[in-house]
Amino acid sequence: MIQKYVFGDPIRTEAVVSRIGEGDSLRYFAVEETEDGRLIFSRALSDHDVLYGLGETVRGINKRGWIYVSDCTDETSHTEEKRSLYGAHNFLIVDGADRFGVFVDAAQKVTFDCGYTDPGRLTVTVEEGGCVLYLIENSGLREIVREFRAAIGRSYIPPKWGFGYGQSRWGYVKEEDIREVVRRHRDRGVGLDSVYLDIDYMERFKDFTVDGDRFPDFADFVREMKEEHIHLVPIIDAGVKIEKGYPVYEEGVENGYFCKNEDGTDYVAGVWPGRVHFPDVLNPPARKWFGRWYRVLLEQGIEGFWNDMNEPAMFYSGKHLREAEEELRGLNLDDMDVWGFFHLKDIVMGIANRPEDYASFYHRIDGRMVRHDRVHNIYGTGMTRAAAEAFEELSPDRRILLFSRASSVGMHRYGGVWMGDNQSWWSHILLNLQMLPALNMCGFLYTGADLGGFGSNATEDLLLRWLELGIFTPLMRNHAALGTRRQEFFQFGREEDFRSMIGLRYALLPYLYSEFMKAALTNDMMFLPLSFVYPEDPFAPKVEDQLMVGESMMIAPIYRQNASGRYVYLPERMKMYRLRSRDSMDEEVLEAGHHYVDAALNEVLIFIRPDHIVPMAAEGGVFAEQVDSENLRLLHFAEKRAVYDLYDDDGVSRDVTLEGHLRRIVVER
Ligand code: MIG
Repeated sequence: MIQKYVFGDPIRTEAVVSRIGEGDSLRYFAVEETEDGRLIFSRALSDHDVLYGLGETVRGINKRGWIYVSDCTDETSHTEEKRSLYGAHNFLIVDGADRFGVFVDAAQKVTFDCGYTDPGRLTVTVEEGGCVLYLIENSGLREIVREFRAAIGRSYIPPKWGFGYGQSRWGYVKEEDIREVVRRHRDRGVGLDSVYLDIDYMERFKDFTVDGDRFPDFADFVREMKEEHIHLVPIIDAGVKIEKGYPVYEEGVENGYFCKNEDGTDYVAGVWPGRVHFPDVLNPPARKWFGRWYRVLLEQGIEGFWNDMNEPAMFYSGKHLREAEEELRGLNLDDMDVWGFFHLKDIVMGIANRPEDYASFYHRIDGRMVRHDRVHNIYGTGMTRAAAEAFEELSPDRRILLFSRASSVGMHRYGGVWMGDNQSWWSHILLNLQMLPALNMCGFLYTGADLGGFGSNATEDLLLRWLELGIFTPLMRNHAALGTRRQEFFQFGREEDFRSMIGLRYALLPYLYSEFMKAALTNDMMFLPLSFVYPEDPFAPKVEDQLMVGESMMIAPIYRQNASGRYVYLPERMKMYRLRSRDSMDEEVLEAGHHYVDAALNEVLIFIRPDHIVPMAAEGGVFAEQVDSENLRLLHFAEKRAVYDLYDDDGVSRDVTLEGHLRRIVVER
């Protein structure tokens, strides 16, 4: 059962799409309204309560013991003391003597103090403006998620090629850079479906332009790549460059489609293009207008996009830059003591992503001017929605790949998310794993991290181990920052191992696509904590580094350098496969309980549940379309009779249902 409770007069976020009845008196939480208009919901936590959810956040699967702030932020260092990343995913499950889900539907900042201030209390604080609280009660954890997901609507479904391997790097600037990447993969028989275009493809970082020196005939280049079965995926940034004669700028100004200052003039911020205006994607006509601009690239053959900097990130604001200059002038540079120096540092470090700046510009919503901080967390959603709604018109028959950096619940209907600027750190493999089920709970099924890590320098073993998790994630993309060590597979020596590992992704594609689609079409999760599948198992909630992937299997990736094995917990008897490639593997049945299992650097472990099947494509395939899901090899643990319903479709149609797309596979012993 799901019920809602309205507090104040909140902004409509459109996160929830089904009609939900109002409950009479709020259960599970005490509510308090502060004098300055904030709402505080709180309850005691018992020692055994476990908290799940909150989507894209740092730390573990169990969210207890930290404070998380939904406040979409361009955070470049995902260390464990951080409270906010790019998403605002306000859904939490409390599992203990009481078991329920709570969704805080609000567009402004929300703080989840999950036992940080007081280990025995959960306190949720909603900034001024009101909210709608949804409480979900159901028989089990997975059922709570399903009921919540039904209320927020079906998750975004990408084209099937979006499940292929993607290579990206900030620093591929011209045609030849991309050709070379493609050639290296194709020559070596390493799977590849997409190459990403980062900001350098644009003319002076202007959205919807292509630099004519670097790409003399872009449409032709897109065609050339398609002949190789490669999809180019350009980045789109939120800020629109202020430049006379640039039509996106001119049209936006003319029609009043940009965010405003209090006095009605267009708000100025600084990002990659220099001075920009932000399109007011929360205002429907402006949203429609911005979305239609994607047409320019669609017409040149592009079928996928990633939306960046849409928190929106600000290097500086026009107004504050002047203030900072004044402050700097006021410093005594000739005789600077240490405090003066710290002050200088604070001035400079405080210029980007300033809370005061977010509270100083406005959107037009339902005819009213609404200050940005009141709706900050749905801005990225507005941008991605702009694109998705335009695609429905511009590409009615074919799915378009789309994922975003900033997001809130509701955006899951329009696109996926990538996990942002992680680092080439071993701990970020684990973080990648821990975010997956939490994102699934909030509707984000199409997701993945920058494999190999975005910032810092990758090593060969890190990339290989990371791929051993990445082969399971719907978005499987190797991406890195400008200036870091190059980390395409061909930069390293173990070519055979990389080919085999990426080949395994293509081999597993029939199962992974099937599980993704079933999860999307039934509002289910694809990645689950063990406790969601084994609710009676007292040890399952303690497992923070293994996941169930779909209905048949469990994964236990290695995320420590120089480890050649790991401890694994089996909630039941399972068959372990140690996979080196599609054709090289060994298998062993393990009893329920704790085990130490070996896995060399080129080996990935999967564990199949009793009477379950993981269908694999028997033959090769170096791009998704080439994977033959008719000719299967079955990895299975049939003790009596194992059944699997394999979902498949053409990979592009928008209209999809389970009916007519399932094929039953049976293995009898
Ligand atoms: O300020 O476009 O998260 O994936 O490579 C950095 C350059 C802007 C941030 C994205 C990252 C991308 C980078 N962008």
